[in-house]
Amino acid sequence: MVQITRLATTEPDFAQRLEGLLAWESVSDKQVQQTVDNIIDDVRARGDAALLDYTARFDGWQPADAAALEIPPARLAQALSAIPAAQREALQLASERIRAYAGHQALQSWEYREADGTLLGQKVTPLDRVGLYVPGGKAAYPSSVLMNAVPAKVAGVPELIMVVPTPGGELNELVLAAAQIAGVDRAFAIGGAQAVAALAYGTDTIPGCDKIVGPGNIYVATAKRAVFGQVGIDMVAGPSEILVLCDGDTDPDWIAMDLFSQAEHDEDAQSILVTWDAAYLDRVAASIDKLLPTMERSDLIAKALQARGALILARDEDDAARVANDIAPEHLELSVADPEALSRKIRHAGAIFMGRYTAEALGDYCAGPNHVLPTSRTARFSSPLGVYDFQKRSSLIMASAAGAAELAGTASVLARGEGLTAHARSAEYRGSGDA
Ligand code: HSO
Ligand code: ZN
Repeated sequence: MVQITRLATTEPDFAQRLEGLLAWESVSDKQVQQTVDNIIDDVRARGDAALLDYTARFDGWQPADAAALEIPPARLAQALSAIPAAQREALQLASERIRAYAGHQALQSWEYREADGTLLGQKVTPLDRVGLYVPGGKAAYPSSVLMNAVPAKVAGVPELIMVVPTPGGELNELVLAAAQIAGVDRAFAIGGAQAVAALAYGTDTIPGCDKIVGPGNIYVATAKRAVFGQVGIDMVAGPSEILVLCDGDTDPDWIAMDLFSQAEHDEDAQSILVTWDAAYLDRVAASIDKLLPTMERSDLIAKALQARGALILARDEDDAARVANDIAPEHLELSVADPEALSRKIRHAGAIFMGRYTAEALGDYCAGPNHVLPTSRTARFSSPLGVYDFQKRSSLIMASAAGAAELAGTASVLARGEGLTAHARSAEYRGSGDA
């Protein structure tokens, strides 16, 4: 029997107990920070030589030279043709759906003209070069390669550089195949903080990038934080989360499995059910106990459910929606008869899965929307990874002679108020007639 925290929103200490369960901070370890800083400094100072040393030390293989760090493009194509057809087709279908969805997200340039002929606008440009970090080992998800790479390509990023650690020199075929499908331009067999440093600052072999995206372990996350400012980063993601709101009429086995689906990612993952049908909590708890022993990752799931899971009884649907907005979960399932009505009450969630048929797992792989989502309540202020994260904006201003004359007066007054007379006179020149 798994011991999962039970709460009711009517309990006087509900808010406090919920806060306790939600609290999660990536342990910002001083030691890790120091190690990462040293690695970054070393890669900046010694470039490829440092990369070769760290790859031998941490990944356990000795590249012949720096050029051997590159995974040749033909190797990606070969991986794609060598994997089983069913996997190839699934990756292809998923990538097409992710691409179609991303196509709706692209920001468009715009401009407008004022009566005096002055033109104002905003020009959208893709980033020149983006680095994609892909973790190695058990956290290597080909689906995440698609989710990160496809929107970058849809944005029009001309150079997408993937790095992936290859412990023992062993390459992950599915990751390579996904990279090929998504249109990754170059790939390198490096990982850890050293790979992040190389992408941020460049070496003779690794091209320096403008932004680094993709998940990674504590060293990678710490390195991304450290190079932020020199380059852009996507986000520093926390463990996976799922919150299910259910009216009590969905097969409890389905809901138990949805809770398992995120719990199986990580022992820190968070799976929570909120319902306003008291008997339903017992039915889902029974399904959990029945199904857990059938799971390959039952230990991991049990740990996650016990540490940070919860079964919550709300007063009614409105009360449940309030809890959801307060939690601002990464994934929110609305397993109810009228999910559209309920969705109108939701303000904070990374992705909203509507209706009894919409398992969150469909979104993790192939529904179309991105699975890189704000975690740890950051959905209050941030959004899913998308095409817009690979685009930037420039403002456009083209003053006509009449427009400049008009603006010069205002600019001059404000500039003199700030004591900036060069600004004032620069504006005044334009206001006084011919160029
Ligand atoms: N649920 C994860 C993404 C993922 N799931 C990858 C399966 N593979 C993001 O929270
Ligand atoms: Zn998942």
